Amino acid sequence: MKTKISDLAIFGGRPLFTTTVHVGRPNIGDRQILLDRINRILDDRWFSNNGPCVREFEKRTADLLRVKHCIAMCNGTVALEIAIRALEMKGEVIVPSLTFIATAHALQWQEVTPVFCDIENGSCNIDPESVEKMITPRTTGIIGVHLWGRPCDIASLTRIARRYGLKLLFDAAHAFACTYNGHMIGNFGDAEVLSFHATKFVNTFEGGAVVTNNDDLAKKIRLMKNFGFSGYDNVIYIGTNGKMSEISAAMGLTSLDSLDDFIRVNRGNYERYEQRLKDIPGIELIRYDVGQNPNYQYVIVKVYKEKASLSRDDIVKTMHAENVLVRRYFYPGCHAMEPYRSYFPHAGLLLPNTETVLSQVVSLPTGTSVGIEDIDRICDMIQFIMHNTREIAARLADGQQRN
Ligand code: T4K
Repeated sequence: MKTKISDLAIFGGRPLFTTTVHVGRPNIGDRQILLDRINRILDDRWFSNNGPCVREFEKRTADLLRVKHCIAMCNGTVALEIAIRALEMKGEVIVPSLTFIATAHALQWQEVTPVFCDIENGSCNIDPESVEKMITPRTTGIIGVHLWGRPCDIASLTRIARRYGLKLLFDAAHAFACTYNGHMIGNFGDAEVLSFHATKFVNTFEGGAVVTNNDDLAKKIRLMKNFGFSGYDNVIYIGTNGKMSEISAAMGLTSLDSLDDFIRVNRGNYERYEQRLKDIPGIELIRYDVGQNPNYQYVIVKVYKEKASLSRDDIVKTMHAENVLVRRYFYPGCHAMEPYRSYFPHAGLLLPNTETVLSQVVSLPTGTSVGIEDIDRICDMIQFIMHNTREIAARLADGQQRN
C-alpha cells in the first residue's frame, strides 16, 4: 500500500507488483485432464484434419450455444475472413471502429472496404442509426461487434439488414456463452464468429469458430476452411487452411469443462471492482446487464478527465510503472490505424462518440490468474492516484518535457 507520493514508481518508488499483472492472462482448466487428452492425441497420432477432439469441441460448443453448426478454426481472424468470403460480402461493409483491428483487417484483406460507423455512447456498441447513415449503393453487409461481451443492438441491426438486403455477421469474439434476450449469442444474423485466443476466457491456445443456423452456409464454410476438399482427391471450391488442431481442441474441451468456474471467478472479480471503485470521482465502471448473462471477461472503466483531474493516459502510465499492465482497448480505433488512417483521414469527424470513448476507456486485469487481494491492491492504487492527481500530472508532464 502506498502512503506517500514518493512511494509511487513514477517518483522512483518500488513497483506495487514485483511481477507484471496482465489483462489477458489465459485461464487454464484442469491440467491433468488436459495432459491426459494430449497424451491420447500423441498415442493416436491424429493431430489435425477434423480429428476426434475437434469434432467433440464443435459438438459441445454447438450444444452449449444451441446453434445448428459450429465450424472450428485456427483463429478468430481466419474465421472472420472465411465467413465474410462465404457470405460474398463485397464493396463496402459497415463496422464499428471501436473494435480489435482484426474485424476491419478481415474485410480489407479480401479487398472489401470497411466503412467505420459510430457507437452508442452508453453501451459503446455499434449504433444502428449511424449504420443506416453509412449505407451506400456499394454496401453489401454489416458486421456488428458484441464489444467486451455486451450484446449489440441485434434487433435493430437485423431490421436494417433486412430492409436494405444486406448480409449481417456478428463478431462475437468477446461474447462466448453470453445471451441476448434469453437466446445464446451465436444464433443471430447470417453467422457469428467466436475467438478462442489465449486471452479469451475460454481458450484453445489459438482458435476461433463460425457458428450459424444456415445449413448451406455451414457446408460452404466447412469446405472453405479445408482447401475446398470434398472427400479424397476432390476439390470443389476455392479454400484455404483454417483448420483447428487437435491439441487446440483438447485445450478447448478442458476450458469448456471449467466454463462455469471461469464465469464465477470473472463475476466475483467484476463485483469486487464495482464495489471498490464506486465512490471514486471521475472513474466509472462500465456495467454489465445481468439479464443478458454476461461472461464478465472484460472489466472496463471510463475515466472522465474533467472530474478525475487526470487524463486516462496519465493513469495508464502510472499503473504501468507499478507493473499493472492495464490496456486501452481499442485505442486509437481502427479508423486511426493504417491503412485506414491514410484511406479515410477525416473518418474521426463522423465518429464523435467513438473518439470520446477511445480517450476514456481502460481495461483492468481479471480472470483466474487475478486474486481478490490483487484487485484490492489495484483499487487501493487507483484510489491513491486519484487523491494525488495534481502531483502525478506535474511529474508526468515534467518527464515528457525532459524527453
Ligand atoms: N474480433 C475481436 C473483437 C477481437 O477482440 C479479436 C481478438 C478478434 C476478432 C480476433 O480473434 P483472434 O484471431 O485473435 O482469435 C489480444 C489478442 O491477441 C486478441 O486475440 C484479442 N482479440 C485482443 C483483444 O487481445 P493484443 O494485441 O492485446 O495481445 P497482447 O499480446 O498484447 O496480449 C494481451 C495481454 O495478454 C498481455 O498483457 C499479455 C497477456 N497474455 C497474452 C498471451 C497471448 C498472456 O498473459 N499470455 C498469453 O499467452 O491482442
